[in-house]
Amino acid sequence: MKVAIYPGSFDPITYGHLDILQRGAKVFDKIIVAVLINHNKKPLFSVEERKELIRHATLDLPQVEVDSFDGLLIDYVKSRDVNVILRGLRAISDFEYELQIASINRKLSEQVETFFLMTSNNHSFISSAMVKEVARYGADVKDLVPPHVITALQEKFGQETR
Ligand code: COD
Repeated sequence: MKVAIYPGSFDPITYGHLDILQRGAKVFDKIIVAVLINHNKKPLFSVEERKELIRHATLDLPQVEVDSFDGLLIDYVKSRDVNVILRGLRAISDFEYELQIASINRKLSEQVETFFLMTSNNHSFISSAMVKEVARYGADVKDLVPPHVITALQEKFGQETR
């Protein structure tokens, strides 16, 4: 069985993340989406909220399991007995960061490979940070995130998005 771990902040999940998951599901039998419990950053959504938003967004993808992790990614990957990390690549700007993460993880364990999928053109500009920025001011994010994420954003920002 081919299993991959797709780690990230997912604060919140976007159509960009979903694109990687949908395409990854054609390659892997199972994908574990692993939400980072980041103690240094103050995310907009709690870990449980992020996990629930991902679960709802992936109801049509039975191969997807949603989990969270604390500490080093490589330790989590090993604890799940998996040896592939799935990551998405948007642009050249992502490449340097992704290369760094992949290289560190390779240094920590030679058994674990990072598998990259290029984003679809129409999702290449989407990031969770941009979604939050735009939604905060009540602008339209319907092409960027699923409807239930829009509702969650509206609840957080206490307003209707246009
Ligand atoms: N199109 C395609 N892919 C996308 C898009 C899009 N529009 N948006 C995001 N993605 C991809 C990203 O490139 C990434 O591969 C993935 O989706 C998740 O993205 P984010 O932004 O939600 O998550 P990140 O990049 O903040 O996640 C970073 C980690 C949590 C993986 C990293 O910080 C980590 O592993 N931390 C644990 C500590 C550790 O092990 N450190 C050592 C290695 S850095």
